[in-house]
Amino acid sequence: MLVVRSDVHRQHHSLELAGSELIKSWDGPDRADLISAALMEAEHEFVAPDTLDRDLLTRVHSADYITFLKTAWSRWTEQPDAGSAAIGFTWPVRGMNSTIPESLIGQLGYYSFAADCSIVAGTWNAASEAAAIAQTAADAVINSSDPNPTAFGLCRPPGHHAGVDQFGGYCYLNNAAIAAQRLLDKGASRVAVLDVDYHHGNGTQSIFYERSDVLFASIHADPKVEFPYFAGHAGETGTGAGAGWNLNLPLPHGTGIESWGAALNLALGRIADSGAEAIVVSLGVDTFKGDPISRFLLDTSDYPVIAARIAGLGLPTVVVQEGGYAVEAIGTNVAAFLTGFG
Ligand code: OKP
Ligand code: ZN
Repeated sequence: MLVVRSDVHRQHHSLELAGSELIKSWDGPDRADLISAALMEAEHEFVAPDTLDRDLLTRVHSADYITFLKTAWSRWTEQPDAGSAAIGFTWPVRGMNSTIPESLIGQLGYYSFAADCSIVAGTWNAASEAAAIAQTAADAVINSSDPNPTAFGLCRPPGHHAGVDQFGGYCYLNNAAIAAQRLLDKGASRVAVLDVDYHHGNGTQSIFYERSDVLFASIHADPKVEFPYFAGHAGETGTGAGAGWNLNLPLPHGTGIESWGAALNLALGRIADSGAEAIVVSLGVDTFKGDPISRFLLDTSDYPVIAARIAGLGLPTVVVQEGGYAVEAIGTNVAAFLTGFG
């Protein structure tokens, strides 16, 4: 499979609030480097990303949010006690006024939804490179002469929690949404995004929630007991023109391949019926039984089987990397998934 990758992600390693401490994020540079190493061993074909198309980016994210992300770090360093990460602590929640504040600290709250995510010196470079990787993977599929084209965007940081103007859950720019929008802009009349990360892709859901040109289908840990807590319930099915175009399949902690696979069947059935002309897969391998921050029980040998069932749709497919924190197995698991595409 064609793999789009870059080293720029190494510039980003943010801090996250864990218990009562700020720790180095579970989304560390080793994740993407170990995936690259495993894919190189498997002799995939590698390309570097093209320049990110600013118009494409603003079709997914708001211009004010993009400016905020680009400039947040340098604004943060102007304060005396800046330290190594810019992190918010006040959010516009129920009953408050959500006018955009002027101060950077206020804006950090306005433009985020979780304290597991902060901005460091290299965040913009890495996030915009990951978006360029997703764009390039979509272009490779669009321009391919193969009847069943596939491409893998090795994105880091991940993207599926990022909304139109919100970062959180280790995500800043929504790589999957950028790939989907690119496929639409280059001619697909409808695209499906299948999110198989352990966590609900609340950002992708929110970006397309009122649209019928993107079907969003997600299999994830039940938000009653898991991050992102405030989205991902089965009753969230879309609104307005998007009514019926959002499918959430929440599953309990401890879910293994049997019930996970049954949920996949439901999602694939809905996608097959949707008239989607291409698919974007948000691939998280944090469904792995050895994942340190997740509680599903999939095994390495399940990933090729899952991928082969997705490939069975016979649609042009862009796979983008989302989560997966069992670093000792992350390369093996992603490589195993990609073998399912043959
Ligand atoms: C990103 B992706 C707080 C833990 C919060 C958030 C998980 C984000 C996962 N210390 N964990 O969906 O894999
Ligand atoms: Zn995840």
